[in-house]
Amino acid sequence: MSDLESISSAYQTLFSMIEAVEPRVAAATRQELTDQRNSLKLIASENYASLPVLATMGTWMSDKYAEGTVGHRFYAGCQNVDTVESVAAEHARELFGAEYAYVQPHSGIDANLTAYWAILAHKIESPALAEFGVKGVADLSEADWENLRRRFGEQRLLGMSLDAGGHLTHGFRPNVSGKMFHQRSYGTNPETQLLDYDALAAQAREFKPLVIVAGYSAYPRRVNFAKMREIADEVGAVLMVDMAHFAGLVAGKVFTGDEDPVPHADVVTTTTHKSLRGPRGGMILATGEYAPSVDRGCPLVLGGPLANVMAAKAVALAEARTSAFQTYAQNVADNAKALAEGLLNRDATLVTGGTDNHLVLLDVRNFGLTGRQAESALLDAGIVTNRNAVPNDPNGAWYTTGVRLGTPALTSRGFTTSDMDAVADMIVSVLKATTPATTAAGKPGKAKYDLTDDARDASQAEAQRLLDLHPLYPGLEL
Ligand code: DSN
Repeated sequence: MSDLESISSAYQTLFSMIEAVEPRVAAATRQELTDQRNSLKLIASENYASLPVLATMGTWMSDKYAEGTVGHRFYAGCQNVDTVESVAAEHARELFGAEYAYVQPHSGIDANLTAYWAILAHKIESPALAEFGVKGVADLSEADWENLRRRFGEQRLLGMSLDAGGHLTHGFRPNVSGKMFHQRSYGTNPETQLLDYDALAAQAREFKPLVIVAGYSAYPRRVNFAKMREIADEVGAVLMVDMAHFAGLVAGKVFTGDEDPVPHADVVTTTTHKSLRGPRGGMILATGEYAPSVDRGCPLVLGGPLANVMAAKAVALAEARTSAFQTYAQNVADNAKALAEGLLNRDATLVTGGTDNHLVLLDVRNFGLTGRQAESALLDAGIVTNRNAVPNDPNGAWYTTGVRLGTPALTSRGFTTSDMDAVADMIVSVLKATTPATTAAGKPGKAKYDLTDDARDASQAEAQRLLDLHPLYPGLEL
């Protein structure tokens, strides 16, 4: 039996076990593979983890409680969890050149929340404990505890605005980060739509934040973290970088020098499942100074670590240390550039005029559409994207004026720059063939749309052609 036949046979056996217990879950999981195989996935935050990474998640490591840290657990019998957590952290430190790595966070939000509280613990709590002459918070008098709680609530955070490409966890009111800090946002230059470091420095001088957060979810450019460090140093702020979107480009050495956040930031957070192509989860890198505070992530913020996911992080990080991953990361960036050029050559408008990372932000207003209409029409045509606000978006964060397009997932399938030009052609053809449908009141609506059958059918056929050229998990039959 070939390797591929035996993998298929192992999965078939696993699926018959699941089927015997809950056939609806087995059917939905099988269908998800079919759907993923058949969709042209341009969601910038998604990817396809390798079969070894996926397999590592589905084991009995999931059954073990291991609150605490390696060698200091609140439960007995954690020696194997200690091994996988240590291996994952070792790979992370060596891959990113970090002094310290914490692989327990369950998601990007958990990683950011843990990082914020670790920064507060280091910068606010520890000095307060020394001032009050006690060793830990349990020893504080009620009056000193109230005083410390008030100090936590007085702290300031400066993060990138949502419509410039920042993330909800960078201090926005619907998220806990916007409730725990006094927050202000920095945006981008109104003309160039690029980060304006001088304006950011002026804002930081005036606002004097405890934390400056760099990093983004929808900004199509690289960031100069050396400049961010200078700004943070000038105002005495902690520099935190959320590299969730571009961790794969850092790991793959596409972002080096001033574009690599790790040598410049105090604390770096990330997810592990986007361009890094690991299991769904989070991770924190930090300097030695912040390590003891981050290491208290549990019980500071987190519950029991997911040992099966930490094990899969270790496998994914080992993959990311290979030269094949460096080639992959470079291809992600090359594909994004090819997609941007393909769109620009067909007269599309891109936020910042292009890209030099893994994503492109297409402004759809010159097609006469909202982001919501464009997203839905593209989905009908076999292209999966997500709508996204653009700077100063006239349609707000729900309907939006943009569509975010990312290349990590298609690059994992082996898409090339010429394939990306074909994808650009499909996107523009579909959007040109889409018109806003009018509301009951006869006005142009923001959600409904009409897409011609011909354009939809042509795009679906072209999508299938490209997907067939680059199969997902080739050889795996369920
Ligand atoms: N949901 C992620 C993204 O799509 O960018 C961020 O949380």
